[in-house]
Amino acid sequence: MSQATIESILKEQRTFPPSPEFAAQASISSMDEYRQLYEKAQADPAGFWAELAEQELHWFQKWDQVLDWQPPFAKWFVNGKLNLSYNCLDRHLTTWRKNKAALIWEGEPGDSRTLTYAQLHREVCQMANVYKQLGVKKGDLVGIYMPMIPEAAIAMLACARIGAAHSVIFGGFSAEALKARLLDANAKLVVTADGGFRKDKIVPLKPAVDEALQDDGVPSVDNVLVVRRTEQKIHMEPGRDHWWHDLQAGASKDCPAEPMDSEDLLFILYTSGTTGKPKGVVHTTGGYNLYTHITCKWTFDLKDTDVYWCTADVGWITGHSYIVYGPLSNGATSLMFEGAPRPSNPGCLWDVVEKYGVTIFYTAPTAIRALIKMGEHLPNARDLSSLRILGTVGEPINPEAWMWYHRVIGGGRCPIVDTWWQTETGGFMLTPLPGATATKPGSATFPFPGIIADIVDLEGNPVADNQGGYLVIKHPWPSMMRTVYGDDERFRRTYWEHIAPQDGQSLYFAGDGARRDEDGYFWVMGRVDDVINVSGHRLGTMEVESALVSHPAVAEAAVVGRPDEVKGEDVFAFVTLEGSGDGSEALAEELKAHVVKEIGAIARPSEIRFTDAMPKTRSGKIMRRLLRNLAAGQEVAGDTSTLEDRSVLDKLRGGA
Ligand code: 7RM
Repeated sequence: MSQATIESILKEQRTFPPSPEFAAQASISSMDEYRQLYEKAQADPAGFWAELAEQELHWFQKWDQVLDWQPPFAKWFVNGKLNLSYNCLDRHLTTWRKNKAALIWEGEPGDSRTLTYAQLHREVCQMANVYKQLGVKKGDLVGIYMPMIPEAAIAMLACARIGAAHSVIFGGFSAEALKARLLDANAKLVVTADGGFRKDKIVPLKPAVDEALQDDGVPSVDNVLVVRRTEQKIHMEPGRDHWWHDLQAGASKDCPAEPMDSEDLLFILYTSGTTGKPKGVVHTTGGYNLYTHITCKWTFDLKDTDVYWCTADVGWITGHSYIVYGPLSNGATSLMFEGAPRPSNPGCLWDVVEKYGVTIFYTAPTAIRALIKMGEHLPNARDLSSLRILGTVGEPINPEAWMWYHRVIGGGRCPIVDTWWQTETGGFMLTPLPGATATKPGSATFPFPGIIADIVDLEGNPVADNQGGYLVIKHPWPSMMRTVYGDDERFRRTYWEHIAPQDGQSLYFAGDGARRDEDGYFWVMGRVDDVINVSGHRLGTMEVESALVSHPAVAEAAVVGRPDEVKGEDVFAFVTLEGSGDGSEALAEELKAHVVKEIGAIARPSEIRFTDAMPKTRSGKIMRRLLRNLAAGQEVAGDTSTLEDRSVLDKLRGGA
């Protein structure tokens, strides 16, 4: 965050209570009601979650223990049997929702499609049967590398149906990044498309899969299933690659949902951390189903008449939990959008709101800031009166963007739910409940019932009001990540050891700093580790550094986030070269392209500054704080006494 943003957040005093009309129709309609739920959950977490699990989900077999907690390893609904795809589909078919829209898809260029619950169920069953035909069994893993088309959701639900785990790899990742993830997850099958539409371009997905798999690069992969989308000419490897529509034609529409153990692996999703290799965050079936269901229901005050739209990509956790599983488990109508605002169609989001009468709209602060730049005339020229709730996620929202969202998009009448959570948490942790919570612009307000959150120092002691500290969670919750795939030690080290209370209690800490104000509101300030947040996407600085040093010209690289008005942060790289090279503009461009190839376009450095040496401490640690100041064009703040060679700093100040 920029200094200006921090200052404006610190000054923020305004509160926005829900209107009496909104509160009157909401399922949780007052702070008293919220407090009752919160206290009930706190007093008896097992009882609270068991009651919801029973009420809200279908179980083939009941659990015999709600929670088995061996810190930091949790098991929820032990020995319970259920199926997520059953809860998202089958159970709605015996109700009037059978013919309700489950997915509304608005594609590019001008394509659209609506799938009712019955239709979605049928396609999921068919794809599940195709998986079986291709030898995918319960416990196997399927890699999904797809554009934003209904088949992406179908591919996920089909996995859940037969008990195969999925790992969705965002379609913007490069062949290298795809390969690393497929290898780590030991994927048996890859589901992809001949291409995807991204703004006014076509993303070549299948060629990236070919590159990842060439020369038996991922030996575990036997088959590739390809959805026809863009009609691009692609290579189809005989015996390995199959067209989805060919196999679908012969596939049975009958595929009973496999009863899964509550703790069976549901999916792995890779996310960036502070060390080089992205970690596979593991989520399991029962707890994830329950928690995404109930957070979606209460936070968005879901009604059967809602048209709910989350603009995330299914390649991120937000797409998993709040485009696919949470809304469908509730029998809601979830809108999926392939497009994105761009100069050739800057008003497209508002066209979609108007076209479908969207009632709930959920997006990221970076998108809101980009929309502000495009101008108020665009939303003002559309009818947005169907909207009743707005949401944000991904990074702290600056109060100015919040106010614009509230006034221009929400017409001053829609509560804004600022939801703080992570890939690791599975679902919302801090969030307003729209009929109950008086919001403050920039604050994610209070913990969801059942979440015990606190702000502490490094020893785990709570800090005073308005004092910054580390945001921690003190009690396990159903959708918490279970481990890092294949690496329990890394799980323990990454999330459970940074904050070490004397009394030995286990606190979950995943890298954010926060403060709590005198009214008890939580204000998340952003990452306190070497993770940067570019347009709401997490990037480890180490990941980008590893990509840079893998280029033969680079000796050393240090990457920091630089505040950016729209993206939140952008990637700024300091590079020292092998030998005596000076660094040309052409080399800088080459290095940027190299990062895109190694990771993907989201990691592309916006600037590369060549330097003879990095500012280091006497023990050899790069002083990133100084680099962050330099990248932001600020005076170097704070103590520089540990700097080994002060002349390095003077040279860096001078620029390249
Ligand atoms: C859902 C998602 C997680 C990181 C998290 C924070 C930041 C997310 C908010 C937020 C302030 C928010 N998963 N973050 N939401 N910061 N207010 N409402 O984004 O794993 O990709 O990122 O994102 O730093 O640790 S994620």
